[in-house]
Amino acid sequence: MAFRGPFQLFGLERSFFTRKMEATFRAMGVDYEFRLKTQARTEWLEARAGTHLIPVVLTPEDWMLWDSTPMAFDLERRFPGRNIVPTSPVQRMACLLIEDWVDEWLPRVAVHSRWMYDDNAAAIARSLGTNVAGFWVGEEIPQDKEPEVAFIADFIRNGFGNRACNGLAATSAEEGPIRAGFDHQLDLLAAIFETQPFLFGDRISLADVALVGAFVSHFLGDPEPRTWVEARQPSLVAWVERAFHTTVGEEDWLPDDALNPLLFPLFDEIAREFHPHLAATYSAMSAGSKRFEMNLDGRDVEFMVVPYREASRQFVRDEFLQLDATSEAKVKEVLGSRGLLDVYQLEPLATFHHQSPAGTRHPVL
Ligand SMILES: N[C@@H](CCC(=O)N[C@@H](CS)C(=O)NCC(=O)O)C(=O)O
Repeated sequence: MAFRGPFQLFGLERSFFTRKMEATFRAMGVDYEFRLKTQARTEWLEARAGTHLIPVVLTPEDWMLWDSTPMAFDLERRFPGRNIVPTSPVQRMACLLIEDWVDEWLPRVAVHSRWMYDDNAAAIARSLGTNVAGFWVGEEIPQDKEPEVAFIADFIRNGFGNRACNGLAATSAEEGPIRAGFDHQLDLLAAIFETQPFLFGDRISLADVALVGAFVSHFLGDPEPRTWVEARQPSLVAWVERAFHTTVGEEDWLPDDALNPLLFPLFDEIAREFHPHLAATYSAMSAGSKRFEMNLDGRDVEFMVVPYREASRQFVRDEFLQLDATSEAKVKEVLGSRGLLDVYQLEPLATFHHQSPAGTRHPVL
C-alpha cells in the first residue's frame, strides 16, 4: 500500500459498531488509532462522511468511510492473508448470516439492557457524555466541564435512548422475552466456544468480531447486562477477553468447509425471530410504511422500519449470487434446505438506494 499511517477510527467507547470496527482492526492486525467523536469534531466528521452515524474511519489515503461491513470487506482486499471472512462457500455464507443477526438483531437486546434500567442508563449516559465532551471514560473531568458532560448525558438518555427502545420494541413491556431470548443465545454461544476457539474453528471470523464488539460495547461494558452474562454463562467473559486480543495468524477454519453441528441450534434461534423480522421489514418497506406490527411468539409487537436492514440483506444476497454453481449447490444443501436463505433471496427493493443525502441508506423518496 503506497499510503502509510494508521487508520483513524472515530466513534465512542460505548458504541456497538465502533467496538465492532475496533475488533475488526485488532483481529486483522491493522494499525489504527481510536479517536473520540467529540462535539468539537462533529461538524467536520459529518461533513466529510455524509452521515451522523458512528463509527467513521479516515483511511491512510485521507478517505472518510462509514459502515462496518463494507469497511471490513475493504480491509479484506487491502490485507490478503489476514482475512477474517472465510473463503469456502458454506462457512462464508454462514459467517455472513451470523454477522447480519449480530448487527441487526442483537442491538434490540443492547438498547433494552442499556436504557430500560435506571442505574445502567445513568451510568452509560454519563460515559457517552464524557466522550462527546472530549474525555475518555475514567479520565478526570475538570470542574468547569461538568455541566457540559451532564447536559450531553441528559440529552442522549432522554432523546436517543427512549427513541431507540421504542423503534426496536425494546421497551420494559418486552423485558421477559428479551431476557429469555438472550439467556438462550448465551447458552448456544457458550456451548460452541466450549468445543472450539471461534465460530468456524481455530481462526477468528467476522462473525466472531461482530460478537466481540457487541460484548465489549454493551453486554460486558454496561453494568446491567454484564450481570446477566456473568450469572448465565460466565465463560463468555473470558472468551471475549481472548477474542479481543486475538490477531489472525496461520490458524485455519474447520477443514472441508465443515460447520460445527452446534451452529445449527444457533441458526434455529436466528430463524426464530430475526428472519421473520427481516421479512416483515421488507413487506413494510415495499408498502412504503414506516411502522409495522409483527407477531413474536404470540405477541403482536410494533416496530419502526429500519431501512438499513435492506442494505445488509442485499450485501448477504449479493455474496450468495456470486457463488459458482458447485458452491451454490453446497450452500443450498447445508443452509438453504433449512430456510436460512429465503429472506435473502427476495428481490432488491426498487425504492431502496444505498446512496442518499441523509447518508444512512434510505428508501428513495
Ligand atoms: N451499519 C452501520 C451502523 C452504525 C450505527 O448504527 N451506529 C450507531 C451507534 S453504535 C449510531 O450511530 N446510532 C445513532 C443513530 O442511530 O442515530 C455500521 O455497521 O457501522
